Formats: sequence, C-alpha cells, structure tokens
Amino acid sequence: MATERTLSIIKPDATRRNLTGKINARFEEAGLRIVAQKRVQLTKAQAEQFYSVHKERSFFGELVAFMISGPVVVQVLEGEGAVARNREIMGATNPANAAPGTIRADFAESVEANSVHGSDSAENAAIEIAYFFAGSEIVG
Ligand code: RTP
Ligand code: MG
Repeated sequence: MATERTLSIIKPDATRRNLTGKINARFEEAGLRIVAQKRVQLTKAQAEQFYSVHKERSFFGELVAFMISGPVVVQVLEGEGAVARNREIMGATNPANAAPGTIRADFAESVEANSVHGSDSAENAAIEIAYFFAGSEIVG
C-alpha cells in the first residue's frame, strides 16, 4: 500500500481534557507520522465550511457549535494507507460501537463529542489538508 496523508482533528472535548499527547501517542505507535500540526480556534464560518457535507443533517447546528466550543488541533498524518489506518485507530463514530482500544472507545464522551476527526477518503483528505495547511507547513 502506498504512503498517504490524511487530515486529523483533535476535537474540543479532547483538548479540554488535556488528551492531545495521549491521542498523538496512539498515532505514532501505529506508525503514522505527524507531519504538520497546529492548535487553532475555529470560527463558525470555518466549521460550517469544513462540515458543509453535513449541512442538511439534523445535528449540523450542534456539531458546528461543538467544534467552536474550544480549541482544536489540526494535523496531517502520513503513513502506509494513512486514511484507512487512521479510521481504524479512531474507531466508530459512536463510541458505544467503537472497538476496544480505539481512541473513541477510550476517550470519546458521546457520538458528537467523539474526540477526533479523520478524513474518510484519499480524495477528501487532499481537500481537507489544503483547507488548513499551506504546502510549506507540511514537513514529511
Ligand atoms: P468525522 O467526520 O468527525 O471524522 O466523523 P465520522 O466520519 O466518524 O462521522 P460523520 O458521519 O462524518 O459525522 C461527523 C461528526 O458529526 C458528529 N455527529 N453527531 N448527533 C449525531 O447523531 C451525530 N452524528 C455525527 C460527530 O462529531 C461526527 O464525528
Ligand atoms: Mg466524517
């Protein structure tokens, strides 16, 4: 499998509980390299744009409010099959369904406050990475 990059976000529920280091350790232990990273406070407009694919969903307003409720850490992870590998490490969206040992099983508070985001395809990863990072900010 080829080396890939994926966009990860450590969400406000996790930054609030000082879990950034523990979550980053999961990525690194799984062989994913953190090749870009910054801590930011998203604006409402940025969160709405980032999650615009969900704008018709009933939970959209709550999701945007949650994503701007505190700082997030946006990062680029690089490794073999990084998109799928990261989704495995994250676990299912709802922590009640997440496999034991996954980030969401171990840290998520709810289906919404589920600690991490990860791109769901290589195509979306490219779009999401470009949304947050200039090429010069990614150092592989
Ligand atoms: P993400 O995009 O954040 O990596 O998560 P995902 O692919 O596992 O889940 P997705 O279906 O894309 O949903 C995006 C985020 O919306 C929140 N959500 N809330 N209240 C609800 O029923 C509900 N469903 C989803 C979660 O924060 C989810 O990660
Ligand atoms: Mg998603």
